[in-house]
Amino acid sequence: EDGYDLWLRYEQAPVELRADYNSQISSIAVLGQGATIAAARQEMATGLSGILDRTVTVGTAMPRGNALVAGTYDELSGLDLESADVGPEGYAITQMRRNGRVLTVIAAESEIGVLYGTFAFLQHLLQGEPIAGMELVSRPATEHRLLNHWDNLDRYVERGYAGQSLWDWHKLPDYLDPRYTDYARANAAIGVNGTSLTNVNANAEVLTPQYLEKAAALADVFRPYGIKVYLTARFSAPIEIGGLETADPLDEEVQAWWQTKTDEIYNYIPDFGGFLVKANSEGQPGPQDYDRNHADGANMLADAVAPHGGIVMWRAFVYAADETQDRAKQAWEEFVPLDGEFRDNVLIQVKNGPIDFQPREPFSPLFAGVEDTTLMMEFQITKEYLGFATHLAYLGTMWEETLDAPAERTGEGETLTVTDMMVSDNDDYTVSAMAGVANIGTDRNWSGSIFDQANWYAFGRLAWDPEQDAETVAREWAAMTFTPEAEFLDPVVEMMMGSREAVVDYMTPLGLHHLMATGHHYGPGPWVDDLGRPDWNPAYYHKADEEGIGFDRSSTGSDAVSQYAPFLREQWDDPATTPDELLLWFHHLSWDYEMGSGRTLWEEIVFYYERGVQKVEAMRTTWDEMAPYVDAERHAQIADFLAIQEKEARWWRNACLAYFMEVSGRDLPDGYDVPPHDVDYYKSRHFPSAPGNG
Ligand code: BDP
Repeated sequence: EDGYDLWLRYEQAPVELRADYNSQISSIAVLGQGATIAAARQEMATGLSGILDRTVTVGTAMPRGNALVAGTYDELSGLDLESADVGPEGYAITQMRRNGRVLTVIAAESEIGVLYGTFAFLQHLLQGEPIAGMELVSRPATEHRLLNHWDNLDRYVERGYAGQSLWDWHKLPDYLDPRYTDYARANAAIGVNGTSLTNVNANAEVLTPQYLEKAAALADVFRPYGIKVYLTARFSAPIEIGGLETADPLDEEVQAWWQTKTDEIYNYIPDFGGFLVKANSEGQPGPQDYDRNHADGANMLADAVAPHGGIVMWRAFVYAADETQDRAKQAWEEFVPLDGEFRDNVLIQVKNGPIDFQPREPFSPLFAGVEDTTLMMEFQITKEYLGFATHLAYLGTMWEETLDAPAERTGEGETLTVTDMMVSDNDDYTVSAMAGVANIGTDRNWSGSIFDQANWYAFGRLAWDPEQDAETVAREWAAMTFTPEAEFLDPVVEMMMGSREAVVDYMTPLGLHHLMATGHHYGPGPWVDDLGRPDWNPAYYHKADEEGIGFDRSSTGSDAVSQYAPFLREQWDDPATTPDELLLWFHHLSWDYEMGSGRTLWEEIVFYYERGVQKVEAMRTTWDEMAPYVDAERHAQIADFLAIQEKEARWWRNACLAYFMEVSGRDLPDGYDVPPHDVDYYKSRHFPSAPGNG
């Protein structure tokens, strides 16, 4: 049990359930011919053989007796099914009686719908549910559901905590590691339908024929599973691999170069999804190098992919090296004036918060800032700022918080959420796209830890249905990954649901942010104030001094609050009405500021850091009690990681409190343990082995 099987762990069901399953589906078929149908048939055979603990054969013709049959509505036309509204990728699972027999039917408009329905059926069983009475209709709300790999061509994964890149460029295209197929299965099982293979800090080399041939080989493996391949486009590629002197998007030669290059890509990969671009951000080249704007750059690429049906995902993660600016405001300032200037096939990819994947941020104001531009969400599945792979933090709750956040009010007084702001112009979908920065690598368990698999899983689920609740998702995942027994699920799901808040408490409570150490972002570094750019320094973000702490983004401060809708602006402009979780994001307050709890701000900060550590202690106790339900190998690894998390939660608490004690000149309130070392000790610690150090 090394975690390799993810949510495709087709363990045998308990004996009573198996009896029920066997009687309901004594014969099984998946109808149809295509490669995707073949994948569905194969998955059904593998899955049911495991769950039923016998060799299950899956036929290709309408089965007899009590049976399970899957296929497109066309293939199933003999059954006179009422067709449900499943759209181009959805499915319907129903039970019916026909001539005295029970038929369980998985029906879809498309082959990929049949595959998704097959996974849904198997998952239903893995969650210990009966087949009798099964009724399930599901279709994705979101059109493009993508993983973004930050994988370099040398297989280094930027912000990767799970080994090397899965893509073995050297052995591609001739050797197709079976893992590529398992990757596609795992993703199809959660509805992911796109993958951007390469780092946003892009290397133009991937657009050369040698690499395109390799990317095409991956695309061939993924295609039956409904997954399209995308690549990151380095803006200066026309210079670097095209021999041109400029990459100016308004230069005709540059435009022609991208068109030819794009046509070439489509020759290799006929269903290529399109480009993901990081431009004029953190040193990456972009249109502003030529005095052009983001729309000029994005539109040039959009025109190149448009004839092939491709899209361009243009990232809004931009901020200038100007210390007079509040970094939180900059994406809005750059993109809102360009509203309406982007081509229809451009999606602006916005990180969930205005800064950078912090344990907690308010949602990015861009989501409510534009009207005529398609926006898509970028979440970070890999836990760059939440303790890497050894801290257990279930991110479903964080993403749910963003997706459900009220963002806008209509003239009629209706409140629209962030999800509502990502509307699709394709009638088959309500949301256009969601991307998650992958946490996947060559580690046997794929994600660096077992519980980080839950974040990959939750991303897929929430991309499929942004209104899905995080708790249901956690429950499904835990049931399929470990066991559906309630004695296990109840405490473990509760632990998962509180886990991200524990991280917030011991790292950056009350709206604090970006206190992580420099470069690798491993551990605390609130004292750092000497980096090349002001907005890379934690001290820039917390602004703590003798008097108080917090970033004043109110109307008398940086006024970032004005980028939000009036009802939010009003609420967040006043510390008294700002929720505690965002207090120091929007306000700089005296250490003596009186909190709703009756404590002073200083006492409250100490209380939260302490509470974070206590939460991790409680998580360890919960996990210890789960030993009877989990195989020894996975139980032990998770227990060890939780021990690391507790140690590091304490380190965060002690280092931050030691630093804030020094800055504020205050002692800890009675009853709290004084940090065992002074700030200099914490400052002096270095971590050359931390991933991301290079
Ligand atoms: C930051 C990461 C950096 C990424 C950047 C991005 O530290 O490695 O390149 O985001 O999203 O969070 O482009």
